[in-house]
Amino acid sequence: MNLRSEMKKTLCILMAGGKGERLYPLTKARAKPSVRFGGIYRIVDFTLSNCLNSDIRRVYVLTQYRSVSLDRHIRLGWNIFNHELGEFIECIPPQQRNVDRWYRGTADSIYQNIHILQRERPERVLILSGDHVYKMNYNDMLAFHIEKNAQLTVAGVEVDRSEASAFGVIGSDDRFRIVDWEEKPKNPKPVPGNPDKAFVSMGVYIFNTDMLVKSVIADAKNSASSHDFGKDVVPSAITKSGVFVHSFKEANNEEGRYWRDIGTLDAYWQANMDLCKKDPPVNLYDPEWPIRTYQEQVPPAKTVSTDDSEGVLNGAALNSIISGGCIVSGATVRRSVLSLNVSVGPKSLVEDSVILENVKIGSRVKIKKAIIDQDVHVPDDFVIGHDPEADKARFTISNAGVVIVPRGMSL
Ligand code: ADQ
Repeated sequence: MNLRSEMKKTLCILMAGGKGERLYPLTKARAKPSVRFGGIYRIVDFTLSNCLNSDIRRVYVLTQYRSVSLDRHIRLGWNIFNHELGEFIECIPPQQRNVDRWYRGTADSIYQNIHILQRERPERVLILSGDHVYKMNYNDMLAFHIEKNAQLTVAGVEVDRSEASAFGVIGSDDRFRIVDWEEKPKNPKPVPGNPDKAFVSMGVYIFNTDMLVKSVIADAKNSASSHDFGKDVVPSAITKSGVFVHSFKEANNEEGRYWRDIGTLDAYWQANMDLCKKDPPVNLYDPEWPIRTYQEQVPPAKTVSTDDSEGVLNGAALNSIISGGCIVSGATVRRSVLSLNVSVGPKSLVEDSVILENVKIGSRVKIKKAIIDQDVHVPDDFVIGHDPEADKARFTISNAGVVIVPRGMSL
């Protein structure tokens, strides 16, 4: 099998049109895929880098809500292919060509763009989401799809059962046929032999084009449907033959199994914290699988020490990601991610936090377990994350107790 030529016959559609409500207030002014992650990246960069590293050269990104920053990011950072050769990464806003409404769900977003499939006539369509952090070579999944002679292949991964209610939970037979599917069940079924784990859909699908077209047309006609892949299209597809699951676990190392849906504030915070670990589960420094982004020109990061008569370590960042343009001056930063152009002033202490771009932190500030969105000035002596009652009165607090300071808030 010549995978390269098979991949050329595959069109990629990246769905990025969700409201991202569970990530509010980070998604108040921007689409979830364009939320900053890991200092310099945007969440969508991970999926687009997977495409690039998997030799995928035809990608449509379906946008919808608050798409200006996402659109701009893709135009500036991902306009890297040669249109003359039929290669592109291109954003498509809703065009209301065949109907007069916004996308009602993920399946409807494909239905409303069905003319693309009719025009380009790819053999298969790889459908991706713009809000996951993982490294995956889609060629492995494509090889599996072809080998199984599948109509539809869904990528699946094991997660902690306690988290599985947020996903489509898959049951398969010993030939990897999907025989059971429950979308976001209250009580997810465990994987056989391990009561603590469940096997869930990653929201990554390869459809043969005929099957996809028929499925979304039938779904559009069904007035009882919510027009969603996980809730409607896949459960109805598994009643037919040719629907398989490709196990991401089969990728050969730990990193190959790391997959996070950045759906909630806690998941967002935790995945950022994962990057600060000594051996992070996603290696950003791997030349074999570069993660690409667009970033503005900024000066290098700098640390400045100041005299401290008490001998306290200052002007230091430990187990942290510090992006360009940052200045840590006489302060201490621990287990934190600082995005572009963040400054931290003398005797301040920032711990277990995600600080987005253009945040100015004054002197003697204490911040712990917080997400501070962009364009915030934290004044001298301010304290965040140390007094739950005071924080609750002013800020959003996540289920796991992360304090979120929204964009531009005046403190
Ligand atoms: P969810 O995570 O609930 O479940 P959702 O976040 O709604 O899926 O959407 C997935 C992708 O589609 C996102 O990138 C989102 O931006 C986009 N999207 C959502 N609504 C859209 C719309 N109306 N128009 C265009 N794009 C839209 C899904 C599956 C589960 C699976 C998880 C894995 O339903 O079965 O387990 O993804 O994360």
